[in-house]
Amino acid sequence: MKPMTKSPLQIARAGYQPKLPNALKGNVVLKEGAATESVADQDDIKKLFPNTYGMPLITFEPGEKRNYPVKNVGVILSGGQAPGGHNVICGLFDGLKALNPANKLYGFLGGPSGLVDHQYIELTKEIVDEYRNTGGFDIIGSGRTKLEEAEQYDKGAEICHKLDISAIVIIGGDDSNTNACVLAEYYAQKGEPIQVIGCPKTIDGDLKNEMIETSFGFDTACKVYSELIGNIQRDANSAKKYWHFIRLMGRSASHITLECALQSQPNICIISEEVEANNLTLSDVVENIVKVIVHRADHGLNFGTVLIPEGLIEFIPAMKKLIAELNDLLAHNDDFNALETDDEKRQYVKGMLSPETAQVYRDLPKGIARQLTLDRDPHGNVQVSLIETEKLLIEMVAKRLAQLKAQGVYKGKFSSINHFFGYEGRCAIPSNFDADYTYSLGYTASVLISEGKTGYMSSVRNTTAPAAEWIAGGVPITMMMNMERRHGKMKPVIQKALVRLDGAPFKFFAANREKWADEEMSYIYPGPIQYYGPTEVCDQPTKTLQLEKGL
Ligand code: FBP
Repeated sequence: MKPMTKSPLQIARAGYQPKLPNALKGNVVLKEGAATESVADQDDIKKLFPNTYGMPLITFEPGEKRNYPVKNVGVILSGGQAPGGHNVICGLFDGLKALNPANKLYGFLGGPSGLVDHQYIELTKEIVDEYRNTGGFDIIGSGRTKLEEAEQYDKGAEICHKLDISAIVIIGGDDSNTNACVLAEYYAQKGEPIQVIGCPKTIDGDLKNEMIETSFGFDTACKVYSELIGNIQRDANSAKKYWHFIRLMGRSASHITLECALQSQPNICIISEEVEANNLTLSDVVENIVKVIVHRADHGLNFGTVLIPEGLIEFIPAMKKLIAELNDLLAHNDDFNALETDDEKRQYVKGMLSPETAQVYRDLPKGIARQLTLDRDPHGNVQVSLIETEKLLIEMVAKRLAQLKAQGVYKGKFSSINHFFGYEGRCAIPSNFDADYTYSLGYTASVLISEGKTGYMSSVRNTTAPAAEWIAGGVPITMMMNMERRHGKMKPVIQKALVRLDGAPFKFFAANREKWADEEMSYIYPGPIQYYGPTEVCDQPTKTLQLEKGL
């Protein structure tokens, strides 16, 4: 492999030794807790997962030296990039080698399709060392192929037999881990000696529960976006002439937007889950923004920041209905795909929608309406990262302010700038928290594998304490599942964690937002991620985690 050219920071980070929980530093013993139940729909989930349902929680503690059998393991990166993915692989590699130096690690290339299409490399020490503490998923690549057909599972088993692989680690979000669990159950039912272990990844932060405190990558991504928001706020406060509308990634849940608000204290922040709970229309959302802009203008403050979650559009009931109808209408629609111009496509869609949704579609600016009809993702869903909600809101807010100006209610000046932060944070050099957390998750996965476990997700808890006190173990994936309607059918899936309006992070935000809207000096400027220096500067977990833990 050709060595990469590295920056001084990259060279320094290559030498960083991630912190591990004390329990993983030497010999390990496995402790089993009580049997588990799924979060809901217990009877259905139990029936679907007879081999992997009800397994106990697992924690690791310091123990006596043991001899573990040799294992060949395969690893897959699934879905969107998240800082720390490389360190999961490094932790997994180091753990496997520590438990038995004859263990081998293979990486399936380009995501889950690598398993099905038999694309792989052996991950040697030389390769792994090049990627320690780096961002990105480029060590083996990632992809969004869904593993959900028996044929795919059988192809996977075929390559495992060929390479003598007896365990697969799937590093992914809620959907990928759901598929990991189905795969574990399938192999168990067929008597295939292949274990499957999941790892909680996604910058979106929506794969979390009682046992999984946070998904990896959320910490780094939010710190990168908050730095940028802070910089923009300092600029806004210096020039005092622009309103910045900033859309933040997070396909569904608003965790990223909320965390960034907690870190930077913007003037306005929209939380999709609250919009849905209050049954707000797009005009209501616009009216709420306008109120703050008018109020600030009355005090001579014609500038500010607005944070907008990427998924907002799907949480507005009327838009949700429109998107659902479009998803059905456009799935494999050759007639639509054959149309050449945007105008033809627009006319076609208008003619096919129900009268109520056709009106919503008609009222949208043409550009946004077009974005709603673009290609779907492999799950058939609209790709919200391509919908410029921030521009939609700017257009609507400007229109409303012009009306208020004409009525003499608004006397300010509205100049706006739009931003979208998503890809900027997904491959950042992992923060110390993510570097340590991911290394520990990978290391934990190696122990779960050596102990012969399957259908578990690697879990590292107590993450607001110093890393030495973190609790490592495994959680049965079935424990996180419930039944949900997907494409017209009831399916077992990991329950997605949306922002809880009764949770401490949202409550803190709600208690402070009026102050942040009004005051000139509420902004926080978090600055860039620090890797070296005092622990209060370098090792802090997210505000979300701290508030959830009552800190
Ligand atoms: P995962 O759920 O796979 O981690 O990806 C999340 C995400 O980063 C979303 O925030 C965003 O909407 C989406 O990926 C973008 O997808 P793509 O990488 O395909 O552009």
